[in-house]
Amino acid sequence: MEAFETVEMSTDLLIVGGGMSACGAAYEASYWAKKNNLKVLLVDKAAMDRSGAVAMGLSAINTYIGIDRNENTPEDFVQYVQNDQMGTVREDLVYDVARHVDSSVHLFEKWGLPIWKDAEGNYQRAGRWQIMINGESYKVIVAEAAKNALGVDNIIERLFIVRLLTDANDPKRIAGAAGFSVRENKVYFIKAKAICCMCGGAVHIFRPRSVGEGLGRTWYPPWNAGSNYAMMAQVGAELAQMESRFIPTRFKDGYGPVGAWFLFFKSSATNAFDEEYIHNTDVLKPWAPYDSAKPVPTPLRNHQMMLESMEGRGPVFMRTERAIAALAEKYKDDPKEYKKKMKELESEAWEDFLDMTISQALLWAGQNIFPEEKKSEIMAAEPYFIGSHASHAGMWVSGPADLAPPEWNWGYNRMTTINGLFTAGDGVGCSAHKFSSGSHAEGRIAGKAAIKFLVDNPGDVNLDSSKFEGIKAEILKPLKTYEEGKSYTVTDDITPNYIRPKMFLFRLNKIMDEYAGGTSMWYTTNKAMLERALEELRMLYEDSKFLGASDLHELMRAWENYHRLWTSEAHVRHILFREETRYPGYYYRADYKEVLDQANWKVFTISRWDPETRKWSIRKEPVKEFLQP
Ligand code: SFD
Ligand code: AMP
Repeated sequence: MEAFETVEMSTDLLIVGGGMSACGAAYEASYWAKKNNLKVLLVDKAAMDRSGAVAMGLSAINTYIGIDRNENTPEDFVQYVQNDQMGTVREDLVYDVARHVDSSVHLFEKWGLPIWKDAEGNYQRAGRWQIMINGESYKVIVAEAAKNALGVDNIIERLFIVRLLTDANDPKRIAGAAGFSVRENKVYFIKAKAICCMCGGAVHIFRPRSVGEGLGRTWYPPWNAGSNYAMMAQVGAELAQMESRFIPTRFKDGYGPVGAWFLFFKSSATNAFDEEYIHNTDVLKPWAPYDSAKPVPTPLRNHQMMLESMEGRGPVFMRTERAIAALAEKYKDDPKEYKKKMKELESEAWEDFLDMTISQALLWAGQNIFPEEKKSEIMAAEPYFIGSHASHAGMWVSGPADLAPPEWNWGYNRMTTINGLFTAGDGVGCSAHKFSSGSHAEGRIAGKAAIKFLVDNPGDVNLDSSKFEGIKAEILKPLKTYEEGKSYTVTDDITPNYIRPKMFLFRLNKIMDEYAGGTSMWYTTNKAMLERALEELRMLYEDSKFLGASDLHELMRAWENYHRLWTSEAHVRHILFREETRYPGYYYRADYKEVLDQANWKVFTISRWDPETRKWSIRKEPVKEFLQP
């Protein structure tokens, strides 16, 4: 313990995280901070160049409205997102992203991101909202701009934040954060008058399909551990829509995305009997009016596909070979042109994965799959938590002053219910389909609002430094526990003296998978199962006191799993509270009738953990649809 230095720092704005939202926040906040003589500090648990979900790169930007080119309007986008999420998003937040997202994309291009162009020189559309990029270095490019804006002296990489701290005299006011370096023996206490907490989503809450030799291979990045939801909940900020888990349909085992195949290559997907699974529209009828939404909402598309497997008509295949053949068809009469086109399509097919999910390309190679010759299996993955894809879990935040109804605006855009605490991207609830570009834009919105908050509230905050030693001891406890217990066992992983993070993770995964509707249960649960989940999670909390870590890296793993535990509890509480299947294709409550209950559906579910009473409460908030035609 003595070997760990205590580092105390102070800043005006602290940005926690270095992903898409945080880079957006850093870029925008730096600009406004300079004008107002304020200090911005960014800390990331990894290295910004490759941290977060975009680490491997991306092959498409999924949110580009095309306002300047008269392609779509923000209203169109709101309608699309509202339909896709079956009527439960906040239109003020979605609209706000839509009106700003194109400018983030234009910045990416200016900073050097290659965006595909069509014959007229316009961005190459993959679908109505998506554009194609050469995105292997996407994150490096976006991080470089953020780093230039901040200046290297205002960035600390490889600093894992364990918890946020509120003001000593005001529990509703954010005042700082505590964490440790994953490379040096240092524990940090950072006083901050405002914080942008932008730590992405949560992976490995549920047991993944890839276990054993494939463990760690997930769709969303394995290092997004629910820090956003856990840390903000722990200081009493309200969570919203934590029942909205995300199940991505992916190329089986390598998790290669399907969007480009469906939209750009116009591929079909068929079951074991060569029938297109999306033709099974009868199964959507109970979910009216969303059964007739165009496009079919993502959860309902999943529902159609899951039924194929659940009812014995699997596996389901992406017909890559048919899609490529159809696209090359018109060149058939000219052998030279045909060969050229086939080569082009083949390289686009591989690039889609090489830009974004390299493991899928490796799997294709390993399984002798030539996409122009052979179909590939697709499968619904394990559940994840994110606020930026086709799901909308996150925090309940204040909306833009000009759009949000008064009760949804408490002064500062994207501020949580804790004063001075802002979030964006995967952290903002009720606002889906932001993706990489929208998360960056939302980060910029939040960063600017945080500086406005600082200008309006110049007073200092107070951290109770008498608590620092206790917090430091708590943060480092897993190292101590391991050190004291390790000599009493011959098997490092199995001992009554401590629980290693990996074992803790396995236990959490098992509880969530078996009781809270994971893949082994085909996403199905009920009241009694969820109550068992809560009971088991409670015992895991007790055992979290015995987490043991052999080095700094494992210390990070220990705290990541603690954050996962909090995220899990929030999710279980939300799906227990919702007395319905919401959303089919994401999870099923077997104890309620399979039907959309019109009278009770259109509400947001908002929960809060009270730091004083240490109890959870949940409430409903009616959805307001004011922007749709
Ligand atoms: O095809 C701490 N995403 C896609 N977006 C697109 O625009 N197009 C696509 O093609 C996309 N696809 C896709 C996507 C993601 C992945 C993994 C794949 C494919 C395989 C989604 C976007 O990536 C996503 O919307 C944004 O990245 C979300 O941004 P943000 O900022 O909310 O999260 P982040 O970028 O993951 O960053 C998180 C940061 O937090 C840090 N961090 N730092 C300190 N202390 C802690 N305790 C911390 N915990 C986390 C992380 O290091 C990171 O910097 S497709 O599938 O749709
Ligand atoms: P994915 O690769 O599944 O993450 O999808 C990338 C983008 O394409 C996202 O904007 C999805 O919502 C969209 N998308 C994927 N599949 C379909 C589909 N079958 N119909 C309409 N949109 C889709």
